[in-house]
Amino acid sequence: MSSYFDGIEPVRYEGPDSATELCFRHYDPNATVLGKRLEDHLRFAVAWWHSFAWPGGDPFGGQTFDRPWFGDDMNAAKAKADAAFDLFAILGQPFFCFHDADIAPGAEGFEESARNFDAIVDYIGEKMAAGGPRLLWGTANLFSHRRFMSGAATNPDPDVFAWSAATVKRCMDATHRLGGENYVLWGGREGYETLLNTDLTREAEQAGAFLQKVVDYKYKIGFRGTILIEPKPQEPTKHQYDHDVATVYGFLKRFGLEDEVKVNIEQGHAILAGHSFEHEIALAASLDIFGSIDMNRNDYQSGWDTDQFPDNPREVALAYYEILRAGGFSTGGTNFDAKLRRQSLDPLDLVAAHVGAMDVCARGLKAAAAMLADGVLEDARAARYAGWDTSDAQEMLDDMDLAAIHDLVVDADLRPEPRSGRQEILENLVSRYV
Ligand SMILES: [Mn+2]
Repeated sequence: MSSYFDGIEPVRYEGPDSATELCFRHYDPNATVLGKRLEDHLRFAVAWWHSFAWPGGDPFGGQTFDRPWFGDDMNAAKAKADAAFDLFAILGQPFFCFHDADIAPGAEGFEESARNFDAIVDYIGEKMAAGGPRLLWGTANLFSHRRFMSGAATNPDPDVFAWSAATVKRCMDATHRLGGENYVLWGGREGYETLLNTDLTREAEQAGAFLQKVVDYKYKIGFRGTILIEPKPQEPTKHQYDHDVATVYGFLKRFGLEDEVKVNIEQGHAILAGHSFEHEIALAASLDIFGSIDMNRNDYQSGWDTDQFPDNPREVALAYYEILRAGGFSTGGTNFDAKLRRQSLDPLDLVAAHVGAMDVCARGLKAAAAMLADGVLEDARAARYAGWDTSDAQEMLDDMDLAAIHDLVVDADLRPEPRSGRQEILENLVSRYV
């Protein structure tokens, strides 16, 4: 073990009454919930970028963190991988995620960049073979370097489209080689700042063609994982093309890819879009494009993407309720796309952030499972729509035109009686479980 996390022991489950500072009080990976191990329900992943690459900057000031592995050469990249696997050994989580740019130093030439990346992927592969977590998903960073300032697939310059496609090919190869279960595309700068210089139609067609090539390449190399798009409404660009789940579904339908691509939903991005996390999950499940989640909240006041670790069991419970209702994760999981606050300098802060988040998620999932098992919310919902289960109602829906329905209302002298939606009663019910 490297010196960075020295003195921090692997974290164990000790139960809700433990006085130990760093322990799991709710996350017992081996506990059985709805017939499945808790670890297999939650499928936690640590994100390489925020946990190991982020320097602690904000728009008003630069680096606050002083990690021994910071640097832009291959030795630094290997030291970062060593530290990552040391943290994984402490947390015992089953997965991790990365972008190409987080794990290896870039270069101005494509081949040199790719060589660096492939070498570190091999290094990570050796560490994975020696034990530790699996790869939940890989992805390419097509937004940080200045060449991507006007987008990747949607760039007005075809050379940037080509560079992006070549980068995704290398990242999909690496994800496949490491046994990744998904491949994610986040359209970092796939959007625009001003319509004055933007051709919306052309950019959407470029994005559709790009995604089709990604799907084709998945089959070409025999990658069995899921291709995921991560919606976000704005930031970095003013208007993102992958605004929210509904927008992404429209995009997939437009290019005939709705059976090939699913969504990775982030709580913070849902909040930025003016939705709740559970709304986005429920809608994706309803459209049959639910894939995975990034579990990181936003500050409700700041209006930007603060990427904080989850700390609200009720919010988390409502999200997992929709996931369990939809049958749980298949290839997806719970990725902590979350960063520390910039004053949280110590190794202990990084460990504690993950431990607390894992516990909050476990608590939320157990509450969600209990609500689902008891059927209280489902019974109330079924009762609310019970009128639609009659054959008359179904006949109206399926077979009657407006004129026939009109005659029915007149003949029966129909006078609809409003009934309570019982919202507070249902909210009280949720409070009993969380
Ligand atoms: Mn994310």
